This record gives sequence, structure tokens and C-alpha cells, in this order.
Amino acid sequence: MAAEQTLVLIKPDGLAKGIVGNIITELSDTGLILVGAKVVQVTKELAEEHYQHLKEQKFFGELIQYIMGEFHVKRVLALVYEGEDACAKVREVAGSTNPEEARPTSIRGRYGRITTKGVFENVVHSSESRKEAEREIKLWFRPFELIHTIFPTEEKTATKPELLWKGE
Ligand code: 3AN
Repeated sequence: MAAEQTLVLIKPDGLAKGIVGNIITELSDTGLILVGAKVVQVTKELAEEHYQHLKEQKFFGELIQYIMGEFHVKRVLALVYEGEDACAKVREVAGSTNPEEARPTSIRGRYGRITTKGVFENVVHSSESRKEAEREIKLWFRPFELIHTIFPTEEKTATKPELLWKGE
């Protein structure tokens, strides 16, 4: 089977709790390789695009606030892992969506919680399938931010001014 890539987000509660290192250690145990990583301040547009499939859910507004860091710190760590069955392997280590139902030794079981207001603070996001992973990776990363990508790329001339280092 061809290599698979998956998007992992360490959400704002993970950063606020200082458990990024613990989570990366657990992800390393999957044997997958890290091909991209960056800290992101999530805009409303990015958050809504990422969670577009949940737009009709009653918790959508709070979900957007949560991923934007309104309840913790305004940043997430976005990671791309690659390897055989990458999506399934990360989801196994991450545990169930509901942190109370997650296997106790999974990331969400260990570090997640449901707030008294009912918000699932489940510490990490991981792509559900190969197809979703492709959509999400293309949303969060540009090709040059990954050491390599399994998705086709093309050269285009930038049409918008870009911020570069002074003197570049
Ligand atoms: P997963 O992240 O496990 O793939 P999704 O895609 O169904 O699960 O849900 C995305 C996010 O929406 C979850 N990570 C969680 O933060 C939130 N969420 C899902 N279901 C609920 C729920 N019943 N109540 C509150 N938040 C939820």
C-alpha cells in the first residue's frame, strides 16, 4: 500500500497544559515519521473550513472558539505524519472523540476532559481517512512546508504580495 499522510493538531488545551512533549512522545511510538510541523494561530476562516462537516451541529460555535484558542491560548501545533496506515495508527493512539469514553491510556483518555459547559476538550485532532487527510493537509500546509509531499504540486507565479525577510 502506498504511503499515507495524516494531519495531527495539538489543540490549544494541549499547549496551555504544557503536554506537547508527552503527546509527541506517544505519537513517536507509532513508528510514523514526521514530515511537517508548525505553530499556527487559527483564523475563523481556517477553523470553519477545517470543521465544515460539523457546521450543522449545535456545538459548532464552541468548537470554533475552542480550536481558535478562545478558551486557552491562541495557537495550535500542526503536524503531518507519514507511514503505512498513518490515519488509523494515530487515531488509535489518540483515542475516542469523547474523552470520557476514550481508552484511559490514549492521549484523549489521559489528557482530555469535558468542561462543565459540555465542551469536549480532547487535546488532539487526527484525520479520519486518507481522503480527509489530503483535504486537511492541503488546508493547513503549503507544499514547501513539508519535507516532501505525496500530493502532486505545480509551480505558479504568486499573484499577491508576500511578506519576506527584509533584504531577501
Ligand atoms: P474526531 O475529532 O474524533 O474525528 P469529529 O470530527 O466527529 O471527531 O469531531 C470533531 C470535534 O468536534 C471533536 N474533536 C470534538 O472537539 C468536537 N465534538 C465532536 N462531537 C462532540 C459532541 N458530541 N459534543 C461536543 N463536542 C464534540
